[in-house]
This record gives sequence, structure tokens and C-alpha cells, in this order.
Amino acid sequence: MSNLFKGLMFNITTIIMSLVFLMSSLVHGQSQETVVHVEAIDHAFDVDAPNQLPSGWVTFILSNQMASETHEISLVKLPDGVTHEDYLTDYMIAWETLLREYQDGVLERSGISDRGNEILPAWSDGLRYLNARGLASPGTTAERTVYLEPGEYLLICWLKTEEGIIHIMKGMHWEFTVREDTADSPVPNPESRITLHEKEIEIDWAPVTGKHAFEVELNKNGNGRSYHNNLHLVRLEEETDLNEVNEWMDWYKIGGLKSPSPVEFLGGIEVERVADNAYFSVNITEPGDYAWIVFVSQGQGLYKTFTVD
Ligand SMILES: [Cu+2]
Repeated sequence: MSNLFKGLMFNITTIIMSLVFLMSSLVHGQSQETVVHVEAIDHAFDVDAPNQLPSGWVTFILSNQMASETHEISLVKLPDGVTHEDYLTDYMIAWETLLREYQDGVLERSGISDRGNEILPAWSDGLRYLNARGLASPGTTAERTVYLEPGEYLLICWLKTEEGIIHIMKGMHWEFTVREDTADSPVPNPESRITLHEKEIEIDWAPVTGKHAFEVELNKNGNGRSYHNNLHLVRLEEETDLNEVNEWMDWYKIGGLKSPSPVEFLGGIEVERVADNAYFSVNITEPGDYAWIVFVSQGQGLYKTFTVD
């Protein structure tokens, strides 16, 4: 009787321990799926996650601790029926052509859109850029939280090498699928909010060192399109010229988004002009002078400088 009881207890204990182990692996698996760690390499993404993720809120952490160039977290959702391969060949080859024609002076700035309609695949209109230009300089780590609908995605980097080659073409792309099942990850609820008005960056925040999470509200005009679609944090040096930084952020220009960058980038966002609020985090490790910068194409960037004591 007593042996039977011991045997029963042993079995129950084994079952409980197996369940605890199973649950802890599930929790571990889930956290790896909703917080995706990405190490930037010149030129690849080393991603510590399965290439099938649940739908819902997912945070991408781009660590640029090993590379010598500035990189970014850019996320694009493909239209139905379009493969990762289609994007990396048909679409990217057309962009290489557009860039070359513009830089060779064959194409005017105002003609890029029409020429794009001629040579980009018809499905390009169906691409959804969830984020681009989450710029991170060497030695920095940037975070971005996005809502992923089911579908096929690419994590890419549009920056350029010294020779002017787009990092995607050098191998900076990671393909993944977002499943129908939803992760129970919470809606981001950051401490601070930034509002991008037409002519002002409004921010309610006491700048101190440490990690900071932000929600960005994009003020929209009457047509439902936001005045601005991007925001970045940079660390200022004595000689930093923010107008020069704005020029450098112009991807089309020969020197645009090509390392070395004129300033240290600590992360940020770029979204479509019809996008809802955006979420990102930055890490300020040292006191100094900093600036929020909104890149304005062919115009004057929007800036807000601040000091961290
Ligand atoms: Cu890159």
C-alpha cells in the first residue's frame, strides 16, 4: 500500500515537473517571438528568433555593437502573392536603376515618381512600410515596437556602403512570416509622448540618461496624411551642423545614408504618412547635447535640441 502511494506520488511529481518545464519553455519561446533581438553586421542581420512570428505587438531590438557602419531597422509587409525573392530581385533591381539614373543626372528629382511607375513592379503599391530609418550608429542599440498583421515580411537596411551599394543588396535582409495566431503581448504604454506638428516637435519629457520609451503622434493635415513621417535622436558634437545631417539623410543623394554619418544616431522611426501612432525606445548613456531631428526632403529639417546633465 505504502509503495503504491510512493509510486503514485512519484508519478504526480514527474507530471508536475514536466508541466512546469513545458510552461517555462513556452514562456521563453513566446518572449523570443515578441521581442526579437537583431545584431547588425556589415552586411547582414543576425536574428535571434524563429522566422515565424505570431501576429500582434512585436519589439525589434537592433544592436549595432559589432558593425562599423550605421544601420537601420526597416520593416516591410509584402502584398499577397508576392514572395521575398520577388522583392529582393524585381523590386530592388528597379530601385538600383532609379538610384543610378538619378545620381548620373539622367533623371530629375521630379521625374523619379514617373520613372518608378515605369520600372517598379505593379505590386509595389501594395507594399506596406511599417518602419524605415530606425537609424543606429555603431556602438548603439535602438528599439522599435510594431503591430504585425499576418503575412510575409522582410527586415531590411536601406543604407549604403562607401561604394554606394544598398545594404539590402549586400545581404542585409531577413525574411519572416507572421502567423494568424496572436501573441498576448501588451499594447505599448510608454512614459513619454512626442507630437510632430507641421512646424514643431512637441515633447513632454525630462531628459536624463537611461532607457526611454516614446509614443509618437503624427499630426495629420486635412487629407488624413501626416505633415511628417520620421523622427530621430542624434548626439551632437561641437561641430555638428544639423542642416548637413538633414542633407545626409537624403537617400537619393550620392553621399546620402552612406557611412560614416555626420553625427551619431541613437534610433527613431519612419512610417507611412497615414500611419497610427508609432512606438520606439532609445538609450542615452552619457550626458551631453542631443537633438531630435525630423528629416525633410529637399527642405529644412525640423530640429529640437536638448542637454542631458
Ligand atoms: Cu545597413
